[in-house]
This record gives sequence, C-alpha cells and structure tokens, in this order.
Amino acid sequence: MIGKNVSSGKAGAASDMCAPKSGTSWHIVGPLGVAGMDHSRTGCAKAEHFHVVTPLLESWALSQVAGVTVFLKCENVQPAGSFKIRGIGHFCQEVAKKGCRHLVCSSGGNAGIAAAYAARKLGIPATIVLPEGTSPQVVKRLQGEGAEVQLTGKVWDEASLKAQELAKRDGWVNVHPFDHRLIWEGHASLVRELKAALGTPPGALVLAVGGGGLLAGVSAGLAEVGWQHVPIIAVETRGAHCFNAAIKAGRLVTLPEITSVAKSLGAKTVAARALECTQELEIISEVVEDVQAVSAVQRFLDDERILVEPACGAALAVIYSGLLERLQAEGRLHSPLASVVVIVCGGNSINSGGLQALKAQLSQS
Ligand code: PLV
Repeated sequence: MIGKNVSSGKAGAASDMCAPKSGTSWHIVGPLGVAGMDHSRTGCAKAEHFHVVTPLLESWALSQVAGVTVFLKCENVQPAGSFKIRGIGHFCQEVAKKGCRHLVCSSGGNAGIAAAYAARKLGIPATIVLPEGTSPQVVKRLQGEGAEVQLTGKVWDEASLKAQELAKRDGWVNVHPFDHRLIWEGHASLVRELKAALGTPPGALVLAVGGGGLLAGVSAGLAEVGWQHVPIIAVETRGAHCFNAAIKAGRLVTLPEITSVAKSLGAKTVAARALECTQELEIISEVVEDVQAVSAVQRFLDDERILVEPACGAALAVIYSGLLERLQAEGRLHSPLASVVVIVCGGNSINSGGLQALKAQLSQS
C-alpha cells in the first residue's frame, strides 16, 4: 500500500440540509454553463453536479483531414481530466444520499481520479485501487485529492477484485468504473449537451471503448434525445479490444491479457450492457493499432495544442488514420456526412515525457 488516507476527518461533511425539497430535480445546470457550484463554499455538494458543461469546438485541422466538419466534445477540460466525472460524480452523489461512508473505486486511473474528486467534494473518504504500473503522476493526483491509494495486480481486472473485497466493509460502497446504471445515466448528460449545442444530429459520433460505460451512457443519451439513428463509431486499441471480440463472438469474451499501451481501455471483459446496445443502435466497432492511437495523440497535440491519453488517441485515430473515409467508401457510413463529433475523452495518464516514451517504445516494437 502506498500513500495515506488524509480525508477521513471530513467524513459526513455533506449535510442533509443540502437535500432538495421533494419534487426538486438534482439535475441543475448553472447559468454560466457550469453544472456545479463552488461546493466548498456552499457545502451543498450533494445537490449539484460535479461535471461542467464542456465546449463543443469545430476543429479546422481535423475537418481538413476528414473532409467533413469535425466537432470536438472537449471532455479533457472536466475538473477530473476526463468524461468519467459525469457518471462517477452522479453515482457518488446517489450513494452519498443513501448514507455511504467510504467510497472504493478500482480504476485504470481516470475513474479513480473522478471518484476521489467526488469523494472530496462530498466529504467522504475514498480508497482507489489501481494496477501496479500506474503512473506516479496519477498516484500523486489521487493523494492530492485526499484519497488512499492501493496498487495491486497487473491489470484493472485484478484491482477490481481487490476493490470488491474492500467494499464488503460496513458502510463502504464500490464505485464501478463503467458497469452501473447510474454511471450510464451520468454519462448521458454529454449527449444532452450535444443536442443543446448542435440542434441537429451529427452524421456520426466517435468514442473510445474500454469497459463500455461511455458507450452505454452515450447510447442512453442518444435514445433520450431522439438521436438513436446516429451511428456510433466505437474504437478500441488492439490488445484492449474486448468489445470487438465480444461482437465477433456474439457473446462476452474475456481477453487473456491486456497488451495495448492504452491502459485506460484495459478491461478484459466489456460490460454486458455495451454488447446489448449493439441490438438497439447502429454501432460500428473498430480496432486501431497502438501506433495509430499514439500518432493521433501527437498530431492532435500539434493541431489543437491539447494533450490526451492513448485511450483518447484511439478515437482521434478514426480521423487521422483515414478510417472515417474507409467506412464511407465501404458504404458503412453515409457520404457526405452532416458532421462528425469526436468525444475527446481526455485522460490524466500522460505528459510530454510520457508521450516521448510511448513513441520510442512503439518505434522499437
Ligand atoms: N478508463 C477506466 C477503465 O480503465 C478508468 O478506470 O479510468 N477514455 C479514457 C480516458 C478512459 O479513462 C476510459 C476508461 C475510457 C476512455 C473508456 O471508458 P469506458 O470504460 O467507459 O468504456 C480500465
């Protein structure tokens, strides 16, 4: 075990006085486009969202590459560095209302940071369980949020077993990083924002798939706003392609190991709900190589001056590797498309040195 729990003194800080009156919705979006308020000031963290309404930016550079207008849904600017705070923030708020006294979250990194952030805002202690190879920068961030950090196992699946064990303690709740209805409900807010910003549906939506929580949440959001006809291009990297493998097999498949560098996509088995979504919406599952995902990270940094993880590079590779055009040429996507939205899911497990190291590692393999 590393780190120490410095947040225990804050337990129970979120007061019931903050509960909404009956009939009052929890889903309040602030007038300045910020979904939450300053919780430390209000002390009413239970009543506000922790995520912010993110910008939807038209990208000149990616539109040039794709030959169609590309919009970027910039989840990298979320307070916890990725889209994860939408679903995890929502989950944590709901269990806090029910009296949860300690949050446990197994994670490849980003879900853990979202859980630790939400826990701090709620005044509940958190334990985050991650695989041993987790970057020191992520560990530091988690400790900075006041969470206890435990590193165990080689991949997320092993960390998840440990978290389930810990969550048996009285008052402790396991925050699943992707496989829970509340997580999908929270992620669905992203689509409501798209509808508000775009008005008309895009021709396609591109997102990365790890355990499938983002996919399940976006699918729920599309159905909610009446955009269920919008095709989703669901991208994984080879070596973390449990969704693609499940689609091919027609049932859930557990990968023997995670070999991709996109560790945030590294769940060995996708959520059953993600596979179900393929029956309800048009989902095009694609697998890109690590080298394409990392090259997309570098090109995106140069084009937009935004640094994201390889997990997010996987989605961006749809544009940079010409996959979008290929899907159009194959008749699997309309041509021309109204526009394409790429969910820039973000990610904390990267910095300039890390990107250089990944490029060096992949050029040698
Ligand atoms: N990452 C999870 C699961 O890791 C985590 O614990 O943070 N993009 C980024 C930047 C992510 O961090 C993740 C998930 C995804 C995409 C995929 O989201 P999902 O799991 O909902 O499909 C093992």
